[in-house]
Amino acid sequence: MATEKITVPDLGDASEVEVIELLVAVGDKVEENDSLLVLESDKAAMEIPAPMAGVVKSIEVNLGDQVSSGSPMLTLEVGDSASPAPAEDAPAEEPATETREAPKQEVSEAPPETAAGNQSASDNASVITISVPDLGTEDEVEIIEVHVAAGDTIDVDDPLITLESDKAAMEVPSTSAGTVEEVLIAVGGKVKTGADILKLKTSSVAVGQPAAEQKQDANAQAAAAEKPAPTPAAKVTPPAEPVAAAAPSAPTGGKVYAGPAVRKLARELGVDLAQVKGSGARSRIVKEDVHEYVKSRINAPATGGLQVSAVPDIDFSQFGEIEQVPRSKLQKVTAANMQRNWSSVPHVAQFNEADVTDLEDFRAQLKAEADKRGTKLTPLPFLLKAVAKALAEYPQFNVSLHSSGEYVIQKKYYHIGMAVATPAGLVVPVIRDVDKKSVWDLSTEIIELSNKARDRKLSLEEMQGACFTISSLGALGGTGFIPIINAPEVAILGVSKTEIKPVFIDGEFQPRKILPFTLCYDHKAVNGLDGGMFADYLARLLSDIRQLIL
Ligand code: CAO
Repeated sequence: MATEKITVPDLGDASEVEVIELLVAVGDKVEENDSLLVLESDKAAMEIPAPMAGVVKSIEVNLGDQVSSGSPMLTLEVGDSASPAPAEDAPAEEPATETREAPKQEVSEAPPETAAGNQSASDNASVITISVPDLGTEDEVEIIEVHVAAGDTIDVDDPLITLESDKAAMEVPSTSAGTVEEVLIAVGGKVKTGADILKLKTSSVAVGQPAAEQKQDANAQAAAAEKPAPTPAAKVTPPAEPVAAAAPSAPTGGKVYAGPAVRKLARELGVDLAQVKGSGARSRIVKEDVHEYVKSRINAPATGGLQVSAVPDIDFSQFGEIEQVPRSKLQKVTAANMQRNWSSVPHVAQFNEADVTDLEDFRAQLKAEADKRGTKLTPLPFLLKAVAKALAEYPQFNVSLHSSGEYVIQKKYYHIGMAVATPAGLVVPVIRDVDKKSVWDLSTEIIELSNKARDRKLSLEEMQGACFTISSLGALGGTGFIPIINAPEVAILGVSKTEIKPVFIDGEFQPRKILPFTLCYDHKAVNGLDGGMFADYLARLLSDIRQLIL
């Protein structure tokens, strides 16, 4: 097997672009042209396709990385037929590693040259023709959305149409404000650079504003001929800003932000993307969001005519001083996921407590050893071990539901996520094979992963594959809380603060260390009796940790 290093294609004018979506994971098999990842500049979002079929061996980039032309992205293991013949002096059996640039994208980024035949601004009312800007390709691209109709009044930068190639969706904004006289294209049509889009009656033309090309009509040209001046370069606005939804032909005015593959899927499923909440970076809609939306619509209960109204945006400045504070990407993605999980998963919260007096004594005895090892032993590694054992005992918790509702996916491994609060927001690194690791190993891994989480150094792999999540707020106090299940997992454990409480034992009250916890489970996957038994078993394991080694 040979390997191919896949690098970022020539990005043209853009020096650096951000990795905003990873569409594959290590071990995935990809076909030629399957999308690998999505890059985004301030002008365009681009899906990068595989130049060949193969298996993803390693991924060299993380979400949020800035990359430039030629940067390594990932390594593909390719079949012998796909790999070039080894050099003559190389041993034939030695695997060859080639570097291959991913196919070049067809997204142009604000080319600086002036479009020929453009006219200057005119103070007089005139009719101009707005045309497709330089697309950076000779190929035709499809018009997938038309956002305006004859008679519409539009402003500079309002989206006119959305174009879609195999690799990118691009929005063409207006150069000028005015009234649309005539739309010259239609959804489904194909256009090239320079094709006429519409005629616009305008009294002013924005100078210095990058936009779609504009030509003055013959009668208007005469009036403007006195003062010819270069018209600014064309601009293709990619879906970095939300673009209008994929309505068949009527302008929707709604805004969405999605790549070509997602738009195609939405068209196939008849989904109006304006209705879909994006969970990706910058609220970008990803395929899972479309599937989730379809599922939620299918499962939506009859409302009996009652509509849930949106929470209104209120001008709070009328009540006192305010400040608008932007939310981080992570906070927005978390919010979207929380909303989805809260509204699509019927949660049951099972409250319980464990007498951890013996566990805490044992932990205290291990303090010197922990210091010697240069680590800190908190209750969390014991909780991880206990949860892994409870998952083995009650495998109905170690599942995910298939979206069809026809079956569950039973997991035979025990990877557990732990919620980590970071200044940028909440992240959930995953500790793999908890059942096979010692309490010391787990303790080291907890520290390593939570440090990485706070430094924003976690790889995608380190955040994937959990069967179950523990959210431990114990250190902060509180007697109990209801955590939200991290779907498609079907259960989560919320851990609160250990307190000394009087417990009636052998005819007297004794001071015992009591750890309160909440097991939340998805009632679609787990029934109430099992929930009670799982929580009870967990409490017994934590109360008598000798059980953990049995
Ligand atoms: N009761 C009492 N004390 C507890 C406790 C509990 N249940 N759990 C931990 N502690 C103690 C620890 O022993 C430690 O004490 P010392 O400093 O004296 O040793 C102290 O609290 C701090 O622990 P920690 O937070 O550093 O370590 P941890 O292993 O308990 O947790 C981590 C690690 C990463 C999970 C945690 O730091 C964190 O980020 N928790 C927040 C999780 C969160 O935000 N959840 C909400 C998600 S929304 O659903």
